[in-house]
Amino acid sequence: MFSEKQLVNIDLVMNRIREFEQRALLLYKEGVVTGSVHLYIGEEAVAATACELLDERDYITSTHRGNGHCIAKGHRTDLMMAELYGRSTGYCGGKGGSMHISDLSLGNLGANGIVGGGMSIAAGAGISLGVYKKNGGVVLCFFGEGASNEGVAHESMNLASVWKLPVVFICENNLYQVFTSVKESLSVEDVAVRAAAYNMPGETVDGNDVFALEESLGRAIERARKGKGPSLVEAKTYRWDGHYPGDGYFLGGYRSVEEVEEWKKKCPIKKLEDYLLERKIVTGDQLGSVKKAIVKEIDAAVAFAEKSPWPEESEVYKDVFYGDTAE
Ligand SMILES: Cc1ncc(C[n+]2csc(CCOP(=O)(O)OP(=O)(O)O)c2C)c(N)n1
Ligand SMILES: [Mg+2]
Repeated sequence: MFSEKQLVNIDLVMNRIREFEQRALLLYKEGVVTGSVHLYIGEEAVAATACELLDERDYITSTHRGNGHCIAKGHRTDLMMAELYGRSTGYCGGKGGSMHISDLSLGNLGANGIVGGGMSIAAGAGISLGVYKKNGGVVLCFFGEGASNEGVAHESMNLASVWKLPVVFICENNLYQVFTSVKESLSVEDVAVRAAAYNMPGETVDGNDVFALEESLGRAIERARKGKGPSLVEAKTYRWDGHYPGDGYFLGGYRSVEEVEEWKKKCPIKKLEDYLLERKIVTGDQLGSVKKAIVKEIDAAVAFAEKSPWPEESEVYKDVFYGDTAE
């Protein structure tokens, strides 16, 4: 069970993700941030809870919607903001943008613009930890329900099962893949039932509920640490904003305003904060101070990004190709 301190930390991480992304959205609309930013607002509980269960032995693989995973795994918001600004001080020297943020020293094997791309990387990292290092470390593999329809999902989960790799596959089922509903694209109601095909445990949980996530992910992580193999946890959740900031939330008619508003009532941050307040774990003033401090942190991140230099022209091929140049 999470301690009170951990619950307070999860609340802080969720607020940090929310504020970072709200600011990123604003900056995108102002034309300051120009690369695509896929927002995680509404889904924060999944990353914040999952990463609270990890330690320094562990890895994550992320997705195109990766800001939340990166923040939850301890990335600095100033270096992330600089990356969104395309500045040389960013995590990828300004050349990757939101979809490529990674820091191996923090155990983040990368956000990934290829849907499902993180899944085979997770299996590979699982081989490193489970077959070679055998240190009890685990890999948390975040992916969407859309990715679960890709061939790589099958290959990765099958191999992880056969070799009993310490991987926890976390499907963030937000009901849409770009503008396509799960009703039109998914052969099953719950992605978790697919776990049976890979002879691993599969569970569907409320992805906006920190406690449900803790229970299910905690079990899966424990199993992986003991060398018993992978699990599949499906977190049902919802993205409040567009697939990308430009799509608005319901342009194209792929979902209704009412549906978005219904999900906003299930806000994961409010849900946890109601719990913390009811049990007098925190006061309203304390929550207010946390939010204020985060606004200040993100103000400073934006200021840092704005005053950071652009990458040098001479660096254009650096870290892009194997070796030093494109030749
Ligand atoms: C291999 C591949 N196919 C298609 C795309 C285009 N694309 C980007 S995001 C996305 C939808 C992914 O849906 P899901 O896995 O449910 O993640 P979500 O965006 O809902 O978080 C698609 C089709 C891509 N980036 N990579
Ligand atoms: Mg989806």
